[in-house]
Amino acid sequence: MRFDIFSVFPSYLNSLRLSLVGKATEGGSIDIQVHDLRDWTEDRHRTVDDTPVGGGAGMVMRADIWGKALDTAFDADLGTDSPRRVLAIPTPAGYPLTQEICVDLAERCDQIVIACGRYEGIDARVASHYEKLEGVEVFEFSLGDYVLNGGEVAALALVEAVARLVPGVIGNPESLVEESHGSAGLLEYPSYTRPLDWRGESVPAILTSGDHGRVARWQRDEALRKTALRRPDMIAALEAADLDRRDRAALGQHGWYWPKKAEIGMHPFKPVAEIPTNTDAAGDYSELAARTFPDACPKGMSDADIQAFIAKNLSVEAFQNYISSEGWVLVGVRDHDGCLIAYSLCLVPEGDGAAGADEGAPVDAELADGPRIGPLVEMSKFYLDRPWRGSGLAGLLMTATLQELASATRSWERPYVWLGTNRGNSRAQALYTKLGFEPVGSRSFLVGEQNNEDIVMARTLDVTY
Ligand code: 6GU
Repeated sequence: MRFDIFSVFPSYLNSLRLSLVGKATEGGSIDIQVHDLRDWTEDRHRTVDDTPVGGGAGMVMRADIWGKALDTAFDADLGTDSPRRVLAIPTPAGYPLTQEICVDLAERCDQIVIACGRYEGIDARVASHYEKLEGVEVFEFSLGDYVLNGGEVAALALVEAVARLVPGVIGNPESLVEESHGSAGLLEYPSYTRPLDWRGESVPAILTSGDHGRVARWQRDEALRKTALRRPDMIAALEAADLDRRDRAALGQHGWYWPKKAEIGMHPFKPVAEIPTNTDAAGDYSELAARTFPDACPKGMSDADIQAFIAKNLSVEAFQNYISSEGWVLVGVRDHDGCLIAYSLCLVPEGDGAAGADEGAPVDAELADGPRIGPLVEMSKFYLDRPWRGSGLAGLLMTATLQELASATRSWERPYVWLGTNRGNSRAQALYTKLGFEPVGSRSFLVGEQNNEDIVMARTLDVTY
């Protein structure tokens, strides 16, 4: 791989003689030629720039000088039949430089010519002229969203990023596999070395456990956590079908979810919780509620009974009432298209919580941390749409619901929320247990003709699980 770098500050590039890149030059796997652009000027002042045509601030570098200089590089014989040459022009207005592009350049390029501009940049005809040249590709690139005084630092960055990927330059190609912006699409996990204790900080114990499986999992969790925090754009680009159960749990902690069965081309996203205040949303809620309600009904319940319940309690009018009247707390979760995918509905009794237990609250047993005083909130509905069951989204809906209930019961002494779940629905009971509920009793109720048995579960309103 040959690099030709043109600059008005050629000594800026002396550092390329150092380190790995310098060694690779000596070893012959890469060849770096640095040129002084002023060598192609003809006037006494060695002028490379002029004022911008059409006005404006600063100076623009002349196409004629650049043309003479760059022609010499593109005329160079590389010893191959049809060499692939790239003219790389650093500019804050360029395409973002990525690892993927560097890999491509390292694998497929014979020569990279870098034209370092200064001032307000290079006359635009330089790029368009060389674009038309057979066997030359023009790549205007940027290092990031900030402005440097000239392209030299960017040239150093490009050479270093590409050269280390040229076969024979790096001693241990394995180290290229796990790094940030590698094939996993994640930032790299943190690494540690001895001493194991330093200024009161110790290396995470799991890394010294010798359990390679657990170490690998910890490293992946850390990579996911770091990436979710620093580069949400990289999480949004992950292929959901490639992520496993543990990835799902790790990303759920940071608000990223996807349906249980991820189709190809699906990506994690951040569902948004809402407290609807406009009754226009009632239609969305009624539709989701009617669709999901039958899934949680006991086996023996008749279709007619189910339909009667839906018509009475889950109609558009019913949800208009839940949205507009005090006492009901309705929480929804929408996907990236604004589609409602989960909801909960709670009934908060009136009063300040100082009075005795509310009428009809079936919690008779004591909770693990002692007897409760004051009224209780009933969680009447808690439903995820089918594709979302087992996705972890219940955690998001529960957190949003408990937060809203906590603010609705701020004056209460020890607010609790309870819910009834069908005795046969062990899946639901396992889920509520995971979400901090414990069984506290049971209740019987009639649906139509049929008597039903519910397990009653409860939990406090501190959102600390
Ligand atoms: Cl490639 N050039 C200049 N001048 N400024 C930059 C840049 C490049 N990338 C970010 N800022």
